[in-house]
Amino acid sequence: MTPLTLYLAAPRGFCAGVDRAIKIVEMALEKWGAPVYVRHEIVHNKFVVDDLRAKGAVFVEELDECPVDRPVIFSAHGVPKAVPAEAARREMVYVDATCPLVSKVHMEATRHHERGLQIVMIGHQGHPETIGTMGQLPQGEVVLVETVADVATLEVRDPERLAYVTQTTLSVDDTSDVVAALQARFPAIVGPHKEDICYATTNRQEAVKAIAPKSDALLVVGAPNSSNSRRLVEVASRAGCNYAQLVQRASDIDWRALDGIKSVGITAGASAPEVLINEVIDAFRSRYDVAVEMVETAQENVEFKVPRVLREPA
Ligand code: 0CJ
Ligand code: F3S
Repeated sequence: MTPLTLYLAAPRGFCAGVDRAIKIVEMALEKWGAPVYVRHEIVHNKFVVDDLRAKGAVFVEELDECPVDRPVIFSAHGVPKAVPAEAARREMVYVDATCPLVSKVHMEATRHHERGLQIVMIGHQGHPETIGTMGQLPQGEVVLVETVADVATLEVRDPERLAYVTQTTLSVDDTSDVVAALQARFPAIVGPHKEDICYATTNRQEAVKAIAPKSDALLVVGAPNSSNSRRLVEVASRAGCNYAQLVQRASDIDWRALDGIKSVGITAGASAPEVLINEVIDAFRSRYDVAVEMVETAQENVEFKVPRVLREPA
């Protein structure tokens, strides 16, 4: 078999917010029995969703698809304020699996609003996290920009009274360009104390930057609707890897495109389970004489508690 060096990025895969969100669904099923409803994919991964569905979770897109007499869980990406308000009005049992680092951004936006500032959100239009964060405040109080070009045409209420927040899973480099453009056009704009892009996003992008230049190809295990996973593919391409691809699992690998490679980098988005990463590694082992080299650029020890309602007996 042909020799192949496999650079395994670390950190990769599940972050603390994803771990917590999945645990919330599992614990809710244990506590209340099936079915437990989940509004939106709990995290953007089909394998995770299918596994929870088999255990009794029912995935819906909107609250009005849920019966009032069953518990409902809100996904890790966060929800507009109107969603828990409506669940409360319907007297439903609900558990919010919004990542605490997304909730932090929600609180930040609310605080700026209370001080009379209009908020510019840097994020992707239509993404549930963006919808959730913008939905913390009344319409018009948060305006969205996606790119540096958007900043040039942005219309605001008062250029002197602005703050910005961001989605947690953006490209660190692209975002710093957008922030620079905002600061150039609106010098008084207020930013977060610490970045809104989360530790997991930042660390996974850094690890990709370390392996991409020496990898003939780089595979990111993750789903097409997973924003942070797609950013890892872009980061790999920009860091000098000629062939960077998103794969959901081993069967997605285009072996013909990999013909002649001597090294491959592997990482995974924050919502991709380690079993799928192992599946991909095993697929390489069955075709090549593989030497695995782990490239660790940071260590993570973040853990988030599940909400108290799930820690109490039924
Ligand atoms: O939005 C989040 C809090 C990240 C959740 C984990 O990743 P994923 O793939 O479900 O979501 P993104 O599309 O936001 O990356
Ligand atoms: Fe939270 Fe970041 Fe993961 S915002 S869900 S820790 S990708």
